[in-house]
Amino acid sequence: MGACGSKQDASPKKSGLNTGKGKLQDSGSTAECKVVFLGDSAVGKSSISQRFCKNIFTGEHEVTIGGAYIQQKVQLKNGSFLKLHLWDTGGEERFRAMAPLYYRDANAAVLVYDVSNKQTFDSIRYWLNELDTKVKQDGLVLALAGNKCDLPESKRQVTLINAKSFAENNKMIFAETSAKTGDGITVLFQSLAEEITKKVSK
Ligand SMILES: Nc1nc2c(ncn2[C@@H]2O[C@H](COP(=O)(O)OP(=O)(O)O)[C@@H](O)[C@H]2O)c(=O)[nH]1
Ligand SMILES: [Mg+2]
Repeated sequence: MGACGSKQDASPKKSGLNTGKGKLQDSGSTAECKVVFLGDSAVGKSSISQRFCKNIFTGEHEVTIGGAYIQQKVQLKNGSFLKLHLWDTGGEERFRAMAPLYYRDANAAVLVYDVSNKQTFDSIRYWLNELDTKVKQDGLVLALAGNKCDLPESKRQVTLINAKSFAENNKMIFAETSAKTGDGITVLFQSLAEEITKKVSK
């Protein structure tokens, strides 16, 4: 596996992850953390993590069964690095029961919706509810990603302003993204990495 390899249904070495007590694991000089993706099927969760880690967009929708794991380093403003362990999940109904296994020891969750599909935005409330206890107990960092922002305005069902105020009300980092063009992706993970670092170093 390369610096940003991926494998299906595998977990990173336990020792390489945080302990679930809010501290980042420090392996040598690089701190590491776990980030989970949540959201309905086909909103672009897998495409976002592929764009971020490999800078590619295939345009295909392969149903992610269970979960896939991938990692990428982010350089922080202070010059140090944070390695993100990204857990891409399937959004299908039967996955929902399994979701707690994925976010149990996570430092952050990226909730993804599709700007051209209102229903996927409405589902964000469901995921926030699911995460409520975890957010309160462990200070989980939350981000909201409005994906497919490359689509023409005529297809848009969720306005930028609505999503932005929703994110503010729920203390979430927010970005509209396009896994297709790459828009917003770096910004999203950069803010996420800074916020995770800030939160755990408090
Ligand atoms: N136009 C556009 N299509 C996208 C974007 N991201 C994903 N897609 C398409 O949406 C479909 C579902 O993407 P996928 O990443 O498999 O969604 P997932 O089920 O949430 O992992 C695929 O056909 C992708 O090519 C995007 O930013 N823009
Ligand atoms: Mg997927």
